[in-house]
Amino acid sequence: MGWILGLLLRMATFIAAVIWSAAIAPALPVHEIQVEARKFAFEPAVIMVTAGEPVRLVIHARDTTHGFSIKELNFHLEIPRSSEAVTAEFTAPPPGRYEIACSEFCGRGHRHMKAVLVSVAAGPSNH
Ligand SMILES: [Cu+2]
Repeated sequence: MGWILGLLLRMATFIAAVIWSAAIAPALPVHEIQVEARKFAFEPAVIMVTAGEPVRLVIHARDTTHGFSIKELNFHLEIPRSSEAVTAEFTAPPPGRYEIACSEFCGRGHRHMKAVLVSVAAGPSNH
């Protein structure tokens, strides 16, 4: 009977290790960024992220419906005018600059409603 107990114990240890590593694996905390969309700008105009980190954007349209679009990443959101913010999560892209544009016509300055997502490489100090 002892071997059954030993086997069970080993299985339990293995399962515990799997659960432990699954819980610890997403070690990078979610980088939450509040963004305000208004005629005709995004605030902040430069959104800084670290490549590979999980990012949560919480976007609020203050005056009318706007869009939040990063063409290069095929990322498009409609931000309806409302007191409710729109939340979206994604993994920060490889290092680089990605143009953000409003994708919902919002008035005369719509074409100029732009911002930029800047992704930087994770430094050794970030660990
Ligand atoms: Cu617009």
